Amino acid sequence: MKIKKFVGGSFKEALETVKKELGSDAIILSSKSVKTGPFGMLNKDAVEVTVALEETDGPVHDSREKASGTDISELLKEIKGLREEVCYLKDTLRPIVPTLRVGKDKKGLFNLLLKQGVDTQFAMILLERSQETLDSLKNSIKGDLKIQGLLPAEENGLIFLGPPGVGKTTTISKVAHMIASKRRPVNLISLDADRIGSIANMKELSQQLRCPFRVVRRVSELPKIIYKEMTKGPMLIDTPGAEFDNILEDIKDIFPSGFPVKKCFLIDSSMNVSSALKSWQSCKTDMIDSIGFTKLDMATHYGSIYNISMLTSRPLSFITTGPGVPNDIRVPTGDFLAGLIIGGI
Ligand SMILES: Nc1nc2c(ncn2[C@@H]2O[C@H](COP(=O)(O)OP(=O)(O)O)[C@@H](O)[C@H]2O)c(=O)[nH]1
Ligand SMILES: [Mg+2]
Repeated sequence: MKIKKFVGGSFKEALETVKKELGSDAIILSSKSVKTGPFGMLNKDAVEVTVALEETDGPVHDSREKASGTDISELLKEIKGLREEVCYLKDTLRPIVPTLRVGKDKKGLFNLLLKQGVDTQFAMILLERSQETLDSLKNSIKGDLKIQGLLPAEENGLIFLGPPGVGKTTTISKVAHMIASKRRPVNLISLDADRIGSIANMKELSQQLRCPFRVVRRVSELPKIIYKEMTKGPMLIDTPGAEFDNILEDIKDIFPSGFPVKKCFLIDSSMNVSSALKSWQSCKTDMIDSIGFTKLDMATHYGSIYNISMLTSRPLSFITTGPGVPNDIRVPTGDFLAGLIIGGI
C-alpha cells in the first residue's frame, strides 16, 4: 500500500487530481486546510488530501512515496506476525486457561453463569452442551437437576441432617403440616434432646397436629419406635446439628440391613459453596438419599444450587423460601429451578 498527499485549491480540486493520477481505487485517509504559495511563501488557502492506494507492480514515482509505501507494508507485516503470535499463544494457553474454549457467541451466557455463582468448569461444560440461546442453556441446566420431591417423606418419612441452624427443626414443621394437610397421621421424633428450644417447637407442633412426639437420646432407641409406629404413619426425625456424622455412624451400626427412613441433608443456600461443601463432606455422604436447600430468601444468587447439586449428585427433596411455617417450602419444577439458577429469567 502506498500513501500520497495531494494539494488543491479546494477539496474538490484536490480530489480531481487524485482521481486523475491514481484512479477511483484510492482511499481518502484524511484532509486538512493548508497554506501554499510560490517560493515557499505560505500565503494561499489550499486543501491537502492524504490518500492510500494498494501497491501494484508498476513503477514507484518518487522517493517520499516509496518510503511511505515501505512503512505501511512493514507495519502490515508486523501486524500479521503479531496476530500469528497471539493465535499461537491462545493455542498454547487453552489447556491452562480453559475459559479460552468459550466461543465469542457464548461469552455473554458464560459471564451470566459466573455472575450467578455457577462454577467456571460447570459453566464451560454447560455451554459446550448448549446452543447460544438462554432457553437452550436453561434446558441443559434443567436436564442436570434431579428433583425427587417429598414422596419419600409421605411414605416412610425423613430424617433431617445438617449443620446447626440450617433449618432442620423449622423444615420438619413445614413437612409435618404438608403431610397432615393430606389427612395422614405423622410421627414426630427428636434426637436433639439437649436443645430446649427445638424440643419446645416440636412439642407445640405435635399439639397443633395432634400427632405423637417422642424425644430420644440415642439412635439405639429408634428401632423399637420405628418398627412399632411406622405402619401408623411416616416418621419425621429431627437431629442435633453438631453430631450428624455420629448419628449416621450409629444408624449404620444399629440398622445393618438398612434404615427404613430416607436421610435428607439440608444445605443453607445463602452460604458460600465451600462452607456448604465442608459440612457435606464431613458426613458419611454415601448414606444420604437426598438434599434440601433452605433459606433461598436469604441468598443473593442461586448458582450454588447448581454447583452443589452436581457435586453431591443427590436428588432434591425441596427448597425452603422463608422461616414461615407452614407455607415457606416448595418442591420446585426443574424449569423453575433452572430459571432461578440463571438469575430469575
Ligand atoms: N430466612 C429463612 N430463615 C429460615 C429458613 N428456615 C429456617 N430459618 C430460620 O433459621 C433459624 C434456624 O432454624 P432451625 O430450624 O432452628 O435450624 P436447626 O438448628 O437446623 O434446627 C431459625 O431462626 C429459623 O426461623 C428459611 O427458609 N429462610
Ligand atoms: Mg433444630
